[in-house]
Amino acid sequence: MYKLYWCPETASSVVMAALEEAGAAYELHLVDTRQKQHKTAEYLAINPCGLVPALALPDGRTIFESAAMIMEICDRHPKAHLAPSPGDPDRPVFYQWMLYMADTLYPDYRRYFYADRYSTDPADAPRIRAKAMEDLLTDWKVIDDALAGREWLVGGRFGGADLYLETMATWFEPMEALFARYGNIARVAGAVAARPAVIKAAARHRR
Ligand SMILES: N[C@@H](CCC(=O)N[C@@H](CS)C(=O)NCC(=O)O)C(=O)O
Repeated sequence: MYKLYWCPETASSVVMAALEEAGAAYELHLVDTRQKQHKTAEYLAINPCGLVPALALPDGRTIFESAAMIMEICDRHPKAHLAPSPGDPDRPVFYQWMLYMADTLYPDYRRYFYADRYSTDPADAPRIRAKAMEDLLTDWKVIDDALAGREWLVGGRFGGADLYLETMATWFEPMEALFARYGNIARVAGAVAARPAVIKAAARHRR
C-alpha cells in the first residue's frame, strides 16, 4: 500500500491520478500547507525539502519529487502501460519530457507563484513574476510544437507524461489563455482531464 502525502491545489493531484491509473492501493495523508504543516519537524523528516507531495512506497521507503513518483509508479505497474519499458526506443523520450517538465516548467511556475522568494527586495516580485510568465510561454511552446501531429507526448499512447502535462497546464493563469495560444496543449490536456482517474484526483484536490 502506498501513502501519499497530499494537499489540495498541489502536485499531489498528479501523483494521485497516476496511482488511480495504475490501479494501485493507496492511502492519503493530508499535509495542509495553509497551516504550514509542510514545515513541521515531523513532515521534514519525510520530505526534507518541506514541499508537497511525498510518497511512501509499499516497501516503506519514502520519496520526494513528483516526477520521480510518477516514473516509479509507471514502472511498478507495467500492466497499466503508463510508460515505455526500459529498452523501448521511446523510453528516453519519456525521461526527456518528465525531466523537462520537472526541471523547466515546474521551477518557472514556482518563480511565478512564489516571486517574493526570488529576491531580497520584495519590490522586485512583480517583475520576477512577469518574467516567469514570459518564460512559461516559451516553455509551453516547446511542448506544443512537439505535439503537432501526435496524439500523446510519448510513444503514441497515453501515459504518465501526459498526466504531468495536464496538471501543469491547469496551473497556468488563466488556463484558457494557455489553451487559446497552444492548441495541441489544449487538445491533450482536455483528453487527459476527461479520464476518470484525473477527474477523481482533481475533485479531491479542490479547496
Ligand atoms: N520539485 C518538487 C516541487 C514541489 C512543490 O513545489 N510543491 C509545492 C506545491 S505544488 C509546495 O509544496 N509549495 C509550498 C511551499 O513552497 O512552501 C516536486 O516536484 O515535488
